[in-house]
Amino acid sequence: MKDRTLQKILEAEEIRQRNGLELIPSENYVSRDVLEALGSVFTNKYSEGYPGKRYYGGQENTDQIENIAIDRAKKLFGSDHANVQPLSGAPANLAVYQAWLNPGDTVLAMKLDHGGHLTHGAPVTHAAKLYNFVRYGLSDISTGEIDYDEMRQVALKEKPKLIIAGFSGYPRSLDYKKFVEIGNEVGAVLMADMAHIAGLIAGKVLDNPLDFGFHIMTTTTHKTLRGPRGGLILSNGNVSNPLRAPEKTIENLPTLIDRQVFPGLQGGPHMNNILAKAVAFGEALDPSFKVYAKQILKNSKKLSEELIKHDFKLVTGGTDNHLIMIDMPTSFGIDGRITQEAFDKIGLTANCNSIPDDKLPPYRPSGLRLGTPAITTRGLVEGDMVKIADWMKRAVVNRDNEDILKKIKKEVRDFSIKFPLPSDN
Ligand code: DSN
Repeated sequence: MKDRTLQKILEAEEIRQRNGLELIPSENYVSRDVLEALGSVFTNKYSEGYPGKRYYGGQENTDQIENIAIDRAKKLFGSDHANVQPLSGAPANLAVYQAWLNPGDTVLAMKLDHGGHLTHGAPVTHAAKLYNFVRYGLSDISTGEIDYDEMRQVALKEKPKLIIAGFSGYPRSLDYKKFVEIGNEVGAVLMADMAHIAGLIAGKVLDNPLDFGFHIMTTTTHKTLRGPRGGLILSNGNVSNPLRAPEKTIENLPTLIDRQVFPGLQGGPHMNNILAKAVAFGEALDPSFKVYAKQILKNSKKLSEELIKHDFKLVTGGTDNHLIMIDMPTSFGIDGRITQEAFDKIGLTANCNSIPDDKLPPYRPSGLRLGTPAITTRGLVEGDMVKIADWMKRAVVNRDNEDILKKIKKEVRDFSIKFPLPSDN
C-alpha cells in the first residue's frame, strides 16, 4: 500500500491478530483465497438485479460467480433458494421482515438478555418501530432450558406472523421441532437466524433448522462459516422471476425475499464479496470443513471444563456449541468489561456481554463471551485449552499487576506465533 500511514496500521493489526488469540465467538480467520477474492477487480463492478436480470451491461462474469455462490449455498444448507446479496446479517433479517410482514405485525423472538440478537427487535432498532416484537426466554437459567410452554402460550395469545429461532449469546441447542409445532399451530412463518452456528450446521455437527420445517434461514457468512463479512438468506419454496411481484404466500417466500433484498433494501450487490462467499462456500463443502466444525465443538467443551476447574461460573453450566458465557460477578466479583480489558492486556481477545436477567447495563455487563471458531482455525486442539483457561485465571487474579500481565502476554505471544494464520498459506 502506498499510503504509509495506513500501511503501518494494517501491519499493526496483522501483528495483533498473529501475536494473540481471537476468542470472540463471532470472529474467524479467512483463507488467502477469500482475502484475494475480497481484494479483486469485482469490487469495480455494479450489478443491480439478479443473474440474467441485471440493469447494467458487462455482467457475463458477475452472473457466473453469483450463480456459483447460490448453487453452493443451496447445496451446503439443503434449501430451495439462496440469496447471496445481503450486505450483512442485519439487512438479511430486515429483508425477511419486509418480505413477510406488514407494519404493526407481531414477531415472536428470544429475549435479548437471554441470548437474542439486536436485530430481533431491540427497542433501539428501526425494526422495533415497524413491528410488534413479543418474547420467549429461558425457564431455567442454570441449564439454559427454553420455556417452550410459555412460548406456546405467548404465540397463542399474540398470533405472531413470524417466529424467530436464533441468538448471539446462547450456548445451548434449540429444540427446532418444538418451534415448528408452535409455529404451525398458530400459522406463523418460521425463521432461523443461524448467524453464529451456520458453520456448525454446514459441517453437520449441529442440526439444520430447515430439516425440521423452518421456512427461512438467515446467517452471516463470516463467523463459523469462515467467509467474508456478509449475509445470506436460505429459503424453501417456489423461485420465480424477481422482476414480478408474486402473491404473498409461504410458497413464494424465495421471490418475496429476493425483491426485498433488491430493490427493497439494497442497491448494487458487492460482487467482490459475492466472489469471496462463493470461495468460502466451496471451502465449507470440502470434507475437511466437517473436521474443523467437529474440532470447534471439542475445543469449546474442553475450554468450558477447564474454566470450571478454575472457578469460572458458566451461564447455563456449560456449552453445546462454539460459545461460552461466563458470569463474572458470581465468579470473581468483577464485571465483564474489566475482564475483557484484562484479557486485552495479555493478548486474548473476548467480549463482554449481557447475561440472562443481567443487573448491570449493556456497556458494562456481567458476562464475558468466548468462542472457539477462530482458535480452531489457527490449529489449536483440546490440550491448548488447558493453557488458555490458566492464562485467563491468572489475568483475572492479577488484573492490577502490570508486571505479571506483561509476563503472561509474552507467554501468549510465544505460544500464538507458532500457529500461522490461514492467509499465510
Ligand atoms: N456482532 C455479532 C456478534 O458478535 O454476535 C452479532 O451481530
